[in-house]
Amino acid sequence: MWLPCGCTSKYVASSFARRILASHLHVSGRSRCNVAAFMPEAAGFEGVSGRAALRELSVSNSESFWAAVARHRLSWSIPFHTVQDCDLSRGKIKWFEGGKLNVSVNCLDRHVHTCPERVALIWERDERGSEMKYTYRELLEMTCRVGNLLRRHGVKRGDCVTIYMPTCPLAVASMLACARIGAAHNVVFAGFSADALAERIRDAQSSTVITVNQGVRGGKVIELKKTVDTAVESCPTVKQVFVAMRTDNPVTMTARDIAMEEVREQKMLKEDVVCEPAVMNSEDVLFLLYTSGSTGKPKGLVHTQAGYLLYAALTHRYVFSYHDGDVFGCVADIGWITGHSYVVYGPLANGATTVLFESTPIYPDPGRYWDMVERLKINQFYGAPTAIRLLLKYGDQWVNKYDRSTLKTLGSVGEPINTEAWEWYHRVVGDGRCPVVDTWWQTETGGICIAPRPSDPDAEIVPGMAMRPFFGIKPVLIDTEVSGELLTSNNTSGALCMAQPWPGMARTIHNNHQRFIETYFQPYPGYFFTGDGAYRSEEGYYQITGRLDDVINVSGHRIGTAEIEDVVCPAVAESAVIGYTHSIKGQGVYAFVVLKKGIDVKEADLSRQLNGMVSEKIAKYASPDFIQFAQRLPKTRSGKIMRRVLRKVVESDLEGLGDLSTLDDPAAVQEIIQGHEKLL
Ligand code: 6R9
Repeated sequence: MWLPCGCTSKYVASSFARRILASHLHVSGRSRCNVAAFMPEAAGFEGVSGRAALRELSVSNSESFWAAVARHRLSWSIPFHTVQDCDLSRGKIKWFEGGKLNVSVNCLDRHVHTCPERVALIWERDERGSEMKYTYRELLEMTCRVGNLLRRHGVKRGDCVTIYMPTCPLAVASMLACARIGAAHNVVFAGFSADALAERIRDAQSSTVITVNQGVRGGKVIELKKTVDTAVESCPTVKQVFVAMRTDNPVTMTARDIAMEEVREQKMLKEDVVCEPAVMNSEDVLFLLYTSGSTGKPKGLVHTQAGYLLYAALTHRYVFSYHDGDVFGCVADIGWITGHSYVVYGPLANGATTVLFESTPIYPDPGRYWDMVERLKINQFYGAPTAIRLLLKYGDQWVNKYDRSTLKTLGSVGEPINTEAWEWYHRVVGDGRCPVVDTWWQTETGGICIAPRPSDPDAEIVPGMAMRPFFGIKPVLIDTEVSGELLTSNNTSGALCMAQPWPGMARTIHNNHQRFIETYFQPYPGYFFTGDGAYRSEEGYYQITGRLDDVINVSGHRIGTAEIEDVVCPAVAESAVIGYTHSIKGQGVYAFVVLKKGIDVKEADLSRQLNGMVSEKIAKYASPDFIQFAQRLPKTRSGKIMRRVLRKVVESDLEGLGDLSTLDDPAAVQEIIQGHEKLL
């Protein structure tokens, strides 16, 4: 058991863990470094000569490594008997079987035992300067109250509760309350439209939804309850909707709505403050989280209890050099995996003070983040390149106004960070003294897999490179042309895959294990395929080169081009959506559409209509920046749209159009080029 506040535990480096380790490890007699001082979880690895050797060992002897870490870092009701049982070729991933635990106990109760008055959450509300703090004791009480409320209304172990809320304490308490009573949660980003929400509720078969009357973001009121009302119209499974109050404005309540009364200041519910935690198996579902793929509908990735929590906690501790007492400021929304792992589960498992950021980087002005850093005394700041690029354009004065001396580490996530943004983040925001950790990972991986400083706090950092695999992670590059050929040399690029399982990886796609296997394990048998390409430098460092599939990344949000095409499809004969380089968003959406024959409509009107359809069916950020009308799209003779050609046209790289010999009608390309030039 790992305890904050400097307390030691009788379980630390138990003789059992030592025995296991000793029997597996080759103990080097060379210069001994105090590995245990750096990583107490690895106390049994004492003989290992240095951090690099410890990392090597975490891969070559991953079972021993993860067994030791899991015993040390998590509180178990019943210890596990099997460290892992995985077969990547079948998409079978199981960790810590036999073990029983409760995630909310790990995130709350054990800290309440030792330091109840430590601040768990600082809610940086949209209204600047009105932050609210919640101690571990208060968060546990709130979680228990919500847990009791849910139980009283029939939510059972194994049910799935959909949470459609802004980033706020009650949302965190709702997630943890689900974990407490053994229900799975399905958090849906509160920027998603009613249709997108409905699709996720239906797929998850949720009968319970939790929301707020209204959200507030960037000074604007967002009608979240109304969106839920519209969504549940097409969700016959939904029996009850819990409604908390974020603003003072009443909303219309229907027969299925239940007011979370007296949730004033998101603190006071009528329920009892004690809620018996369910004893969960390591591999029971903790949550579903929907994300976009290259084809079909969004997929509900499934994460389970012990492995996910362990991985989130360990990466949070070591990638960011988090230390007891630090204030951790991850500005992601809880609706994304970054919010799950580095706003909620990782920090809380480590007993950290974690910030819930409800606003936007430029509200009420572009100094918002740095004002918050000064006010809340943030030690680690974790954000997205898209926001950094935006703020960079407003100039240094918005940063320099505020005291950022508390900052120790700066993190970046969600998309590649270009050199200019990296430099600015490092030089201006971090005053040239804070390491910038560019962290690569995915909804599927549960936590950070590649980052500059997983182990050595003094290691060299190269701008714009995620660089080094985390403990227990074994990345490989595979030739995309000759399927399955492993690229063993350095200074090479290929499909980024993982050669062995780790505890944080997703276990399946909800209700569709076949799709899970086909997407991640069949492209390169024996490996987990990430969907990303990467370059491995001469020194062996990894740099992510971007998606290899039809997924684009708009302001750090993943979206499948096929999802957008599906939405515009009824209004047009044909469409092809691609991503293009955008100076702030990273990628923007560019749609080519072919009108239905005989339809007389002004292009500007149809553009507006199509944009509206995408906002309504998916979310605003997915709406195209450019819509180019065309007579036809370039296709192969077998009828496949040549997206490669469209991408080159949009990037104005006509030299790079490449081999057009498989085109059905080369004249189509000329038309597309002319249309593109007209649009600019
Ligand atoms: C955590 C998260 C995952 C996709 C991923 C990749 C891109 C994430 C990145 C990065 C370059 C980084 N991505 N981090 N690309 N450098 N540091 O963002 O999860 O929403 O599932 O997106 O984002 O393409 O495959 P998710």
